[in-house]
Amino acid sequence: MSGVIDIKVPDIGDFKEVPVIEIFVKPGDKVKAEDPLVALESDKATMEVPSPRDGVVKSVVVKVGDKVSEGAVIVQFVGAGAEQAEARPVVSAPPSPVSAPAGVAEVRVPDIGDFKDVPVIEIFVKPGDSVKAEDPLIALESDKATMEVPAPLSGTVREIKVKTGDKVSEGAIILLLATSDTSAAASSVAPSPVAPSSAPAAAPVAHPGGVDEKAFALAYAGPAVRKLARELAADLGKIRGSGNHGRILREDVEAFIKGGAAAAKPQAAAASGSGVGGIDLLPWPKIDFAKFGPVERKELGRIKKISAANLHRNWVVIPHVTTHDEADITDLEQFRVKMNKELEKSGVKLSLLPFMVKAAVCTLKKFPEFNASLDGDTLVYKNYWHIGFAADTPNGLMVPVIRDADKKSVPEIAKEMNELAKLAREGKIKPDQMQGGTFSISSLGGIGGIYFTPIINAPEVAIMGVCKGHWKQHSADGKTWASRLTLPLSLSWDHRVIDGAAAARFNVHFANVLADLRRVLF
Ligand code: CAO
Repeated sequence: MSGVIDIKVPDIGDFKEVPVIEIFVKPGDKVKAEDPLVALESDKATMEVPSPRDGVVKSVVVKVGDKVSEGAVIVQFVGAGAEQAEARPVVSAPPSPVSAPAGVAEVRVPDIGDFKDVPVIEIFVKPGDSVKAEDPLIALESDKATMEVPAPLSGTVREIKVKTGDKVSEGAIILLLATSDTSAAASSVAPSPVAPSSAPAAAPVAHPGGVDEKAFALAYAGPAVRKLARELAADLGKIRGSGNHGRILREDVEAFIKGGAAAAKPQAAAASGSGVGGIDLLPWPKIDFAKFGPVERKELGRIKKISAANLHRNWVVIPHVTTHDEADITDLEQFRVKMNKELEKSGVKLSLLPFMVKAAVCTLKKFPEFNASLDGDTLVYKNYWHIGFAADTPNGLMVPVIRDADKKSVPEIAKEMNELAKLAREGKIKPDQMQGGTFSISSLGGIGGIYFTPIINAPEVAIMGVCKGHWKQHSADGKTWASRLTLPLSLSWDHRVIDGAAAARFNVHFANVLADLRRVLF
């Protein structure tokens, strides 16, 4: 093995010849799995290609402007995986008629119950492919179920030992995997043939009963659904499929998780059947709407699909709580109108939003855990204040980021916001203009509404939702009343990081700053 690993453009759907618009790495960079390598932009969407593994960049094969399709090599890694893997001892422990070279694991058919001589119906990898633990390797199909064999550990496919149509049983060698992942290898491969049950669970949602791996392997579901189930720690064996012949669909997994089953189902209920606390979840309704009237079908755009996946993950994984409050913006509104008159000739127009960005920075400085991110069990406090704002665009929701908002004036923020919102609406915004945010504001104030529950933009830990300011009678003592322009605030926060009292204080401070901007000086 040369010690050089080709990192290729993954499956990007039907897109072909997509221009590279940005390159995030250079030779010598140390990259972690999931770090972005390059950004591609088709006429419909901007896509980032994340690294499938840890490694050190040897060379960047593409340049900005190159057009690439699935399978094109974009970056070459050196060392990390390949060479170390070569140097390691054999990680395949089970006694085997096939001897594996050093650093190479034999991946075998796991325990698949009573099934024997099951045909291989699909092979998802080829020699040279880099795979991560849990990536599907092959699919087997018996007369009763489709089973997928996932990689038990990360590595590079050396050699495939089966072909489509071959009939295999437990213990049969599927492929050879060059790996450096000894910890995963130790738990994954020894002492019995590789079983999906031993793959490390990288699940963000805990499943108290643990996943029944045999049932998981036997569940009737495709690779993407299995991957989703792994990510969400959903026990496929307990999900009732609503597809043809009981095939488990993505929405079945989502409904299972949404119902809280993964987190809340007691053992007894888990044993007695699918559902939440013993109550069976209904499969997602499959309705032929055309039976009831004319319909039109339109596939979601690429950006909507991407944001849907992000929103869904964030909603499922983050324990959200939303705290509502209101700010008296009577004086701020007068000031805003006055400043707009003064700025008339400059062409800059101030809405409330840039003031809210300033109020957010001031409040985040006072409550730093709101300007942080979770990294495992560690909270990463950021000493920069990059504020994202939700922008409604014809393609869907986008969140451009105002960098270093603490260092910018209100008119500067207003100007930048207009420029970013325009780029977003025209589909010209670049990925880096939507990255690095530390806190977001979602304003529906130009439209209406009173309160809503914004979804946190991970890895941020809080988001401020704002609705339309309205006049309301206020009284400080219950005796004298005054009409005040009142701004509804809805702060969603990650309860793993933030407590309710801190959230209430955050809102009070934010509202106080908006009520009297002089507080920014304190
Ligand atoms: N209360 C009362 N009036 C408000 C207001 C509020 N909270 N916020 C804005 N307004 C007013 C503005 O002052 C402006 O009035 P004038 O035209 O009379 O000056 C008008 O409403 C329109 O404002 P705007 O929406 O153009 O500007 P903005 O700076 O408030 O917002 C942007 C910019 C890009 C955030 C906005 O256009 C947008 O896209 N909002 C939608 C965000 C969204 O979709 N959030 C939901 C995400 S969750 O799905």
